[in-house]
Amino acid sequence: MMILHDFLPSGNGYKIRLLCAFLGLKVTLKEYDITKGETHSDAFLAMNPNGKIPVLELDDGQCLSESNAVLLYLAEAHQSPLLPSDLIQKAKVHQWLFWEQYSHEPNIASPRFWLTHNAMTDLKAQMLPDRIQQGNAALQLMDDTLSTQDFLTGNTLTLADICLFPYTHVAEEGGAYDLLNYPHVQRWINTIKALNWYLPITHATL
Ligand SMILES: N[C@@H](CCC(=O)N[C@@H](CS)C(=O)NCC(=O)O)C(=O)O
Repeated sequence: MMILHDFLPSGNGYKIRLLCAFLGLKVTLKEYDITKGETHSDAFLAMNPNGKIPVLELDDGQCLSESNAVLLYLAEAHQSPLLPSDLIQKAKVHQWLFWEQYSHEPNIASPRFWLTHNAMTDLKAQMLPDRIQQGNAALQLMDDTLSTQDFLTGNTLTLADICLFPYTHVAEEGGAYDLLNYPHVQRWINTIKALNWYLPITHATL
């Protein structure tokens, strides 16, 4: 069975847990406490020299890191409709995945971690107002998109929604964001939570 090296509160790890739930894939979860530097051991660095979860260890021992690369691998390996075969539709999914890593995750996930894990430093406190401004711009862009369609790339769920849901639905943790300002995002969150395969972020059993 594949092994997911992970940390339960991580949205990056949760992207993969959520996709596995959608695909009906069983994986063994191996947890690390990133607040104690547990991803910097020699054994972990041999799997991912970048020292970060999530890492998906395949049945043959090969290891994949970078959450969105893992999403793409699993969706392609299982020929999932979450990744359309039409090249333009596929590129639209890729657009959201690249946008998430540059414009969303650093502005929404990092402040959440700093504020909820007692990880604030003087430098991070200086960066926080700018991050929050950019994070609100990202949430507004999603809200505008979702004001005219059910999901991020159109009216069907794709890998873009699996990628963006995790850090968006917990954006308020730490107090930097207020999702009441984004009603279409809230509706989208509730739609995904109501899907029959939905798995909460804290759920350890896959
Ligand atoms: N771009 C990477 C980011 C991974 C990442 O930031 N992982 C964090 C947890 S969400 C981590 O393992 N941090 C531990 C550390 O840097 O020591 C991805 O999408 O997988």
